[in-house]
This record gives sequence, structure tokens and C-alpha cells, in this order.
Amino acid sequence: MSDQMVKTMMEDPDDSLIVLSGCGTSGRLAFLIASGFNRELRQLNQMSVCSYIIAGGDRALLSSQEAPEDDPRLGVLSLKKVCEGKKRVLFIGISCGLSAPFVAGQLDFCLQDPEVYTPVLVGFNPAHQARDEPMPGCTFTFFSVVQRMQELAKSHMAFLINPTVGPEAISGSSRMKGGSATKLLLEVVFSAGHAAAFSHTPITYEGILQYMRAYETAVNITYAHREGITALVESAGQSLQRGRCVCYLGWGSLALLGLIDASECNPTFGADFGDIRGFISGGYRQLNNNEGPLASLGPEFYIAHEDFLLLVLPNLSDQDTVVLIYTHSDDVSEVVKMACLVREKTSILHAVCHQTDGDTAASVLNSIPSFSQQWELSTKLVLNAVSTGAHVLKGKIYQNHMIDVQVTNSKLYHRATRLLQKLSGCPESRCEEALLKVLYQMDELSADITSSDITTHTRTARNRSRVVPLALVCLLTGCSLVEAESYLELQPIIREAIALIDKA
Ligand code: F1P
Repeated sequence: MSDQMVKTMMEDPDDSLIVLSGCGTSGRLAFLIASGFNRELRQLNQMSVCSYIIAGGDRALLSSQEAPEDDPRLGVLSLKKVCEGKKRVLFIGISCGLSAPFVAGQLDFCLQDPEVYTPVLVGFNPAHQARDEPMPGCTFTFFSVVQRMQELAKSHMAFLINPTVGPEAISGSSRMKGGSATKLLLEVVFSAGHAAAFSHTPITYEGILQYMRAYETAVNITYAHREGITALVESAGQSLQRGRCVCYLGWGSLALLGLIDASECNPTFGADFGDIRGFISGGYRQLNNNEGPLASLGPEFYIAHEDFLLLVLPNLSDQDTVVLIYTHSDDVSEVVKMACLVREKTSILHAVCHQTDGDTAASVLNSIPSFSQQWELSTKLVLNAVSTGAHVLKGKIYQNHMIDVQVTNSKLYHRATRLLQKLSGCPESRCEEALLKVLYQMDELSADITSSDITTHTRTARNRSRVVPLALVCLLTGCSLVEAESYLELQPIIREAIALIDKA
């Protein structure tokens, strides 16, 4: 049904708008999908009909900005701004965990004006597991919004797309399976709407299944390259273990997957922005984001290949890993030129290259989903494996949990407390106390601190690193914060740091 809506919107682009919105990785995928779809429309001389919103604005496309995710009013304001003057809006809110207040605020706003807004929620939790925690300044929770949507879904005035995709390989890592499923589902919906509007192809169950099968093939082909992916993970892991870096150098829309994957490593693994970096040929011109070039915000936002050549390449050594990401339709001579320059500095050079075999080349233009959409998914899977695998090798995963998660919004604060409970077996109050001691860098907490709200704690967390690992070591060994810091400095792998303390 939401594909029918997409068709209707495309037939009347002047008055209609499709908005994709999300936080963190979900917002980055909103950007990727909206940009890809608009590009396709432009190629057919049609007007763009899609907009994206990411909590925290465009800087969140490339860096971690978790705090705005907690703000439902901010979500509403940004939605109102993009929809000004539109008579019909299909709003697609993405929150893998059915949890982001920013998206809940937007959905609630849409539900109040059904004449204009049709809300769609994409996520990967069962509806009854939507977050039911009060939000600042709101009378509703994510869960209550979902309940209202379920009611309206009966009359097709709202849509809930929340299939179960099973647990993530690494607990809490919704950027991986959840992110891939978001891309796949929305592209299927858009492709079906597009085909119905422009080639009068009716939207059928079989047609949708066929689109899904094309993605299934892309996944199977990707994982058939097990050895290649393993080699890539190993070299990236070795680079990180030695304190060196991994650089993704991409061309076209595939480069975006590199930027996205790299940007997730800071909030997910507590990585430094220099550990895994993405660069895109054509820089911001190719990115074509709402707010334009962001390089003035600092080195984290230098994304062009020229930036890589000027600022990163001179310092590369034989222990750094470089991955070239391209397709046969990119300017391969440029790729070769880049490969030669990189080779002078490091021999750890890999390529993720996509191409069709000769026979299918003719169908490139007509394929649905397009080959680039399938290549993007395949690239996402490979890069997710590389960054996650490399961080596993670096010791950033403890008992299958991403232990060095940033504690920069309320969801992550609660996740950190739950992680500490699960991994230490200590009661919640002791775990929260241990977390706060690390955040405020003191062994005894003042009343001022214990009475402060979560927003104050998460703001303080912005300037802290290794918060959860430190708290866990303190809880498990009973050592002081200073001791835990020096042991983790000596041995960053938690399991081994604990063994060291036990031996001492
Ligand atoms: C949004 C998100 C994740 C990120 C981290 C913080 O989650 O930004 O992308 O990895 O977990 O939250 P969601 O709203 O899609 O569940």
C-alpha cells in the first residue's frame, strides 16, 4: 500500500513530497535512499519528490550527533520546515529499534494532520517492544504512537513496516542488519511505485517478490566472496591493532557507503575519527547534501579524494589499509592512478569492485532494483564486516556486545547501564553509579551529580572515552578508576586487562 502512495506522489510532484527521516545510521540511509531515488527521477527528466531529514542536520551524515535524537520537538520543527507549502506528504520515519524520540515526535505530528500527512514507520522490533519511556515535554511515548498507528493502519491511513529480521550478529548493532533491511525495503517500495507511475506496471505480490529475490542474489554473490572479505577484515584488524588506519576511497554512490560505515565507528566502538575514514571522489559536489560543503567544520568533514591525497596519504605507512570501492562504469583510469599513488606508501591495498558479466550488461539500465542499488547493498555488507571484524580483532567486543559504545543520548545511557548489569551481574543502581563515576571522573559521587538528569550525564559523556569498559573493569575487579585506566592503557582488550588485574 505504501508503494501505491509513492506512485500517487510521483504523479503530482508539485504538491506532494516524500520525506524520509531518521537518526544516526537510519538518517544516513534516509539520505542515501532519497538521493538515489531523486537521481533516478532526474535521469527520467522528472521532478525530485523526495527529501531527507537526519537528526542533528547534515553534520550527522558524517559524524556522531546522538543528542538531537532525544528531542521530539526538534523532529517536528525540521519536518514542518521541509514540508512547507505541500498538500500531501508521505512521511517515512525510520527507527530500527522503534525508539528514537526525534522520529516519535514527527510521527505524532503527522497523526494530528491526516489530511496532509500519511505516516509510515520502518523498524525492526515487534510493535509491543517499542520504547515506552516518557520523553521530555511530551504526553506520548514511542509505544503509544505505534499503537495509534496500528489503529489507523487498519484503514490504510498509516503504515507500519516492522518485519522481524532476527538478532544482529553483534548485539546492539542495528546499523548492520537493520540498516540493510531499511535500504532493501524502502528501495523495493520506491521501485514498485516508480514502475507503476512511469511504466504502468501494476504493483503485484509477485513483482515485489521478484525485487526481493534480486537483492537475495546480491547477498548470496557477496558472501560467496568469503575469502576476499576475510582477507580484508584481517588486514583492517591488523591496522587497527597497530594503531594505524583504514581508508575507504570510493567512487559514485558506493563511496557513500564508505562514508556511512566509517562515520558509525565512533559511536559504535568508541573509535577515533582517524581510525576508519571514508573519502568520495568529487567530495561534496558528488554528495549533494542539503547543507552543501561542510569542510569548514573541521578535519572530520574532509571527504574529497583531494583531501586524502593532501592530508592522509603523506602519512600512510605499510601498516595502513586502503580499500578502493568502485564499479566498472566509474572512471577506472582514475582508480588506477589512485592505486599507484597508494602503492608507493602501503602494499595493503584492496579493491571492492562491482561489475556485471558481459551477457547481462544490456539489462543494466532496465534492472529493478537497479544494479547500483544491488552493488550498494553488497558494498554495505562488505564494509560492515570489515569495520566490525576489525574492531572485534582490536578487542572492542566483549561477550558479543559492542562494549565501547558512546553514552551520548538517553537510549545509549540506558543501553550502557543494561550492558554493565548483564556483564557484571551487579544490580542496576551499582552499575549506574559505576557509569557516573567514570563520566564525572571521580571515585565518590556528590549529591549534585546523583540528582542531575540524564541529559546532563549524556552531555558530560561527549568528552569522555572508554566509559563502559572502564566502568566494567571497576565493577568486575573492585579497582579504582585510576587503576582501571592504567590497566586498560596497558591492555585495551577488556578480558585480558581483567586477567592482568587478577594476576597482580
Ligand atoms: C538510531 C541510532 C543508531 C546508532 C546508535 C544510536 O537508532 O542513531 O543508528 O547506531 O544506536 O541510535 P534507531 O532509531 O534506528 O533505532
